[in-house]
Amino acid sequence: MLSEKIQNAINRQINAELYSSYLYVAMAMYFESVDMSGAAKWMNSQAQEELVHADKFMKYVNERDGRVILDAIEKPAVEWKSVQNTFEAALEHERKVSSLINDLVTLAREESDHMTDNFLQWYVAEQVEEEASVGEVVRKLKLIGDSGGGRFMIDNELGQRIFNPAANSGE
Ligand code: OFO
Repeated sequence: MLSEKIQNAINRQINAELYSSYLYVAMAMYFESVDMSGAAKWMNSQAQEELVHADKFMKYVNERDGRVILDAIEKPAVEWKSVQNTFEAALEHERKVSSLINDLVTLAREESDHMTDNFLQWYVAEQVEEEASVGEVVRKLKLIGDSGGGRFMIDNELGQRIFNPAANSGE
């Protein structure tokens, strides 16, 4: 059974994961509006991955006889300054999520909840990948700068991303 403190903290994290998904759909729609359909596909895959993260938390709460309580999801931004600025905002967001996961681990340890601590380790590893994959796109976009040809190429590359639910859930 989960303590109320841990249950509330995980419910807040479920909201954060759902917000991440919503934010990335908003980013994908911005990319569609500037004719970057490959980048939009990449962001839509990222949005789906966030739903897997939220779902994994929900399953865990249910397994531990807790109660999932869904809250309102904050409205994401609509516009960004550029493609690079959008990915930079995504990187900043992922860093924030990493610190939320770290805080959850700290809380689980303070509460001596070893099961939750163990469960959270999947997210700790996942955040390393999340930051690395967005960071790689930011670096490439910086290299390309204002080059139209480069932008065309990276859009093509980003469009190759295929979302694989099994590979992203760790199950
Ligand atoms: Fe759920 O990792 Fe991104 O936000």
